[in-house]
Amino acid sequence: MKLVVLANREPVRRVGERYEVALGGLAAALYPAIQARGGVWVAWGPGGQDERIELPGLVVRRVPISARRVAGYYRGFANQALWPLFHLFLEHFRIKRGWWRDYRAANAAFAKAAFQEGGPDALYWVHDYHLALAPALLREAGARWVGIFWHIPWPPLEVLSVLPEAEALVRGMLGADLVGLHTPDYVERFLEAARGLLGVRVTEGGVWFGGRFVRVAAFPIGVDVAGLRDARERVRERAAEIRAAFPGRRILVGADRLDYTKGIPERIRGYRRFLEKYPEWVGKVVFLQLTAPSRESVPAYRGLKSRLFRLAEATERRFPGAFVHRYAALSRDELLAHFAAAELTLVTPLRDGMNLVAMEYALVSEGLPLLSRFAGAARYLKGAFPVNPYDPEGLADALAEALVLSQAERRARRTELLASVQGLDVGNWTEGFLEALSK
Ligand code: GDG
Repeated sequence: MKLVVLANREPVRRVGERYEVALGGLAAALYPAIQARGGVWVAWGPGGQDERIELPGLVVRRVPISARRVAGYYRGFANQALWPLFHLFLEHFRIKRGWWRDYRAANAAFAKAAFQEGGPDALYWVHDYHLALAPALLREAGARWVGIFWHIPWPPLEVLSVLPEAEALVRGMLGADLVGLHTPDYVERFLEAARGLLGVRVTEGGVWFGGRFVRVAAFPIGVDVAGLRDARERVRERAAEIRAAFPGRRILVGADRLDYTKGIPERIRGYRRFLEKYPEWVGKVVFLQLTAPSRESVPAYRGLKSRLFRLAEATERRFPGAFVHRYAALSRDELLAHFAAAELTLVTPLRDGMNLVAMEYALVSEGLPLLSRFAGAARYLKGAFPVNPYDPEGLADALAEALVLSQAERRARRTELLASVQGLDVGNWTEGFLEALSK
């Protein structure tokens, strides 16, 4: 069956006159499945440019959305209403007249383009919070197989109800045959929302809606296990260079997109508390925080960026040589080399649908992650040190504990960690979702 993926971002980049597949993030996960089935990726594209790009094994269909509409659909409704609300950041939640209209229109444009590509019998796989309404729109157009995967957390009904369009949003998603989320907790809350907002009958594993059974289940995403294992060798030399740049210091690393959900300032505060409380470590450790620029056109991110820079500079001054902040989009291998160079990683989101960094780190390095209890991944990754990022004291103590681990305990934790990460291979995730959808 032909596969049609709907996702906000396109999986290609332009190189001179040509396009190539850009195998980052979701694209890497889905490319093999698309190639195997022959398929189309429908994404938002800059208007006035090529609307259909044919690459080996993949067609990219671009949905032109005007700059004005992008402001409402993407920067507005998706990133200033849904993103903060679903991550429980009510203080960043905004609603503006017109955003919902733009969101609906963008979803309609996606669904229309996708149906033109796939017709009634394709397998439609919709991704994420940008496109919650697309499943119902595809169904109305005549699509028979529709799935949606929700990459971010699902909040409790009380929080979801803050969104004036909550009911319409859930109704849109229930146009699918299969709704996937990362954890059983999110699944339960989604079912609670369907029952609470639409009064539908919820049974084991799904809901009855409009005479159809919609299956709702947890599909925890993972990483490219074999690819990351191979990367170890490739980045070995660069990792040694990074280590050599900090002689006599044990290296800790943190890496995220700039986002208030990722708990970067909280992590730095925990690290500062660690150096104050355990001064014997001053001069013996360095913490490298790698932050990739993201969503800089959204006001909350600009505010976060300046707060983060101030805190980072103050930390570099207060503890010379113990902290480095790099604000840049690193190449994949440069990022992985930093992982390989470090003996611990601090993954401290205040809320995160899943979080892939701890898994990537586990496969590329020999070390262990400190992992926030509020990341979906915490439910799956054994062997990590669970931490509460809101509590600098607890973070400081966990770091102190992790740095003096015995060889035996380190080995035992690594074994558990690797077993859990290997169980979360992204290839299995993709095939598992598609198999459930085509049943
Ligand atoms: C959403 C959900 C869920 C980071 N800095 C650089 C860079 N990265 C890479 C990491 C990782 C990816 O970006 C980030 O993935 P996450 O999972 O941590 O977070 P989100 O982007 O928020 O993704 C999340 C995910 O969807 C999948 O469902 O896990 O919860 O929020 O791969 O390594 N990559 C490069 N340079 C950097 O500087 N190349």
